[in-house]
Amino acid sequence: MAELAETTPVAPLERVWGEIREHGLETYIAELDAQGYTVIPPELACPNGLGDRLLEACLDVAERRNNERPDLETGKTHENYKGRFAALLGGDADSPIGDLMQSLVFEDRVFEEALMNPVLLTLASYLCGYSVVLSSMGCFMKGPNKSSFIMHSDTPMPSPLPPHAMVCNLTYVLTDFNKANGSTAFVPGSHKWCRNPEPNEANPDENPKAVAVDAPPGSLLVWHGNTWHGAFNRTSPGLRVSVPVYMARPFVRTQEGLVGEVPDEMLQRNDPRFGWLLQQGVVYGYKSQADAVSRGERAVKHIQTIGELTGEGGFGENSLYG
Ligand SMILES: O=C(O)CCC(=O)C(=O)O
Ligand SMILES: [Fe+2]
Repeated sequence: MAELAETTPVAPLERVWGEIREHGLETYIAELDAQGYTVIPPELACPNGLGDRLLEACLDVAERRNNERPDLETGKTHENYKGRFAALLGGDADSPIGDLMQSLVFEDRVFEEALMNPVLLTLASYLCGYSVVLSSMGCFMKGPNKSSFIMHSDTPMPSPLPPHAMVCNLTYVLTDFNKANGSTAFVPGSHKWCRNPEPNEANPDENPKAVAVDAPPGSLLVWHGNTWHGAFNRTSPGLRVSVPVYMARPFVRTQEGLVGEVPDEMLQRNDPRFGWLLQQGVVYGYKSQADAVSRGERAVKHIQTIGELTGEGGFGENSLYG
């Protein structure tokens, strides 16, 4: 056994515990395990003013996409927003999430920084392993509204759900979160139930177990994919702005399809793990044999890089010949 121990690479769990200690995250990990979610405070989650810079970048993206600068103080630009969701919303319902701006990683370098934040990556690796990839990065911008957001788990599969996280959500809180401001609602401990909520359990205003999260701007709100969550409607003026970084184990189907979409320059200016995180090591999803060969050629160095990081050889079928 001693011989085996000497030749075994550092186990991924041991490595992630080293990172958890390095960043002082132990108590947040305990809370995450017990409740299924935790709030990492701004001083740990967003050093160097990352939260303020993300907020500014989101307001810029909104202005570019909607031809109007969002009104952070009054929220008038987003009041009772229906926008792109109009066709989906019945009766006089408004959007429970406000505006949803998708595919942000190519919009500004600050979004690359947000993904490579070592605290975020430590928490994502703890929940979904070092081979975790980005599923999507977007922005919710919510003004005063009527509709609360029905609770759900983020695990994209029917019940029963596996106990370990298939996906995780690491949301940058960019304005003050509290109930009147339309905060996220959680059912503490629900990640252990390994099932999605039934319709009669899913309304945050009616389920007595649903609690509002309080978090100042610059916090990182982290949850296990199985944790039941939704959001309360916003009764106060102003905007609630957040950037959900939704991450997945590499065999889970992702929201964004990034294979082949990431310019070399963007890969080169980032840490070697960035390419894997942006799905460049994924071969699945090819459209022809030629495409499979080209995806394999692109993927090989990312598969090697992540193999070195995890101390694992490969990822089953998602290999060169996947
Ligand atoms: O609007 C919220 O606070 C919840 C958003 C949500 O369900 C998600 O990011 O998965
Ligand atoms: Fe969700």
